[in-house]
Amino acid sequence: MERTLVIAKPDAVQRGLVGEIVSRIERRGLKLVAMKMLQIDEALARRHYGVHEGKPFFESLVAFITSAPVVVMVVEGPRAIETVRAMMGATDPLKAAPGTIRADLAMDVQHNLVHGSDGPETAAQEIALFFREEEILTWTHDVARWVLQ
Ligand code: D4T
Repeated sequence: MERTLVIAKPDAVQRGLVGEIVSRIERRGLKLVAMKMLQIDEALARRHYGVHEGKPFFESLVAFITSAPVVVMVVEGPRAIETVRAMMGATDPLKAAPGTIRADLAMDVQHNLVHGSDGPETAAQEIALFFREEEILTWTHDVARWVLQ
């Protein structure tokens, strides 16, 4: 089963949209296996967004992601990474497909509400940045047989 890291970003917390994001993930049929609220500090932000270091938007991205609390979660399911990416929509909400979180609820490329890992390797790295292995629960999703073959 695949795992992905999802972050409800500072704008989601400030706008009261954490519930909406979590609800969409749950309603899709994905399984939450870890979740917590924290305020990302600068060091963690620089590690999480390390791949963007040097890009023109990097410093402002670090300032934004550390500006208020976030809710981070580990989401599990078959093809969870791709499924969450599809639910989020394109980075720029204007280019995101209708019905996605960003198209429905966001306006701006930075204030785009949600992060989701973009591949299996990044997912493993990002999950390890935010969670210890024992914080990630193994539980039976009883409804799964009504969602998946
Ligand atoms: P994340 O990483 O938050 O899931 O977003 P994406 O995977 O959709 O987008 P990304 O890695 O290209 O960008 C990371 C993060 O930087 C912000 N950003 C991006 C920004 O503030 N200005 C920009 O011009 C770009 C391209 C938004 C997401």
